[in-house]
Amino acid sequence: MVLNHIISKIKGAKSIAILPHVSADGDALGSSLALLLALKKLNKDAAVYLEEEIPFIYSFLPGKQHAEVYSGRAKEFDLVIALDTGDMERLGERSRIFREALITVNLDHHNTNTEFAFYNHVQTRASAVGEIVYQLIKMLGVSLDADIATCLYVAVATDTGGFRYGNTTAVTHQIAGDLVNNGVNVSDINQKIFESVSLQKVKLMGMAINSMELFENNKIAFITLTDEMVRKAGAKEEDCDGIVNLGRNIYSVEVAAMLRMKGTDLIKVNLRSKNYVDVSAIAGMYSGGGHKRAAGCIVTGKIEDLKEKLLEDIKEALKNSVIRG
Ligand SMILES: [Mn+2]
Repeated sequence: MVLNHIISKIKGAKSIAILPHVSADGDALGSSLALLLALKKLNKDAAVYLEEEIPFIYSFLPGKQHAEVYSGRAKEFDLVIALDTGDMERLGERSRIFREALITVNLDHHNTNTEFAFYNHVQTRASAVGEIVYQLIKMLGVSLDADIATCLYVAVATDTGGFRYGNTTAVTHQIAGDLVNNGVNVSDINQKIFESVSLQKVKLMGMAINSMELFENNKIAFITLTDEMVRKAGAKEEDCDGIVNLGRNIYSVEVAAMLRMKGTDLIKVNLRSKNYVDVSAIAGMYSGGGHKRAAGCIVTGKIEDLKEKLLEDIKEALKNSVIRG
């Protein structure tokens, strides 16, 4: 079993770097910091390298003082672990740290994972990498504490949308129960990650709703966000996170897309589905990837052309999914 090899490599390594994906989300950050704190307990020289600063809503995470934004320079590590990262491109500039490492590990749960490391442990049934790291920490013989449990809880809670999405399993709840037993303050964390929104983000949400277009008897929702909208709202880039759910949450909607236009010809696409469309397959047509119910891609070109093509591809996926039942 690959995980056993990974355990022995971790035990044998002195210095370990942890790399979550670019635009790190709650799972990527929570899993990385939980693993870092556990490795510190084993007296490892461990570090987390990020592509960008930690978003404000995750600034309360324990261990974040050990995470740094990669400046293009890092020392050599015995072992490098990519977390929650489907392919090497999702490591951004930090793929250099990864390429230069002697031993590489890839811990992930995306079904589009390209198995780009030497040791790949991809568990697609895990709701979050937090579940995998939880298992790993247990196998390493490190006891949970409130800080590690808090990081893991944030990882699992965010990737399951607060234990509401279809990826939530009995195991997810069992792990969450254990984390709560180890000191997680459930109401405090949930308020911080789900119920604290800046005024700027609320303004951006208003513009997002105004931009919304619906197709196919309101089964498909498109939201468009431009640089100008973000600027007008006074919002930060991280405020665009989760806005796609404004479309997905509509009763009739099966597939929601958020098109974040950067400049005139770069478009970041977020895709979400509710019950039956595999959006990772759609993202795959545009060199992206992700999960069945949450995926994304980056496209260069004109927004009008992309909208037209994407709409056709989503319609096709809707049709095929319905036929297959
Ligand atoms: Mn994840």
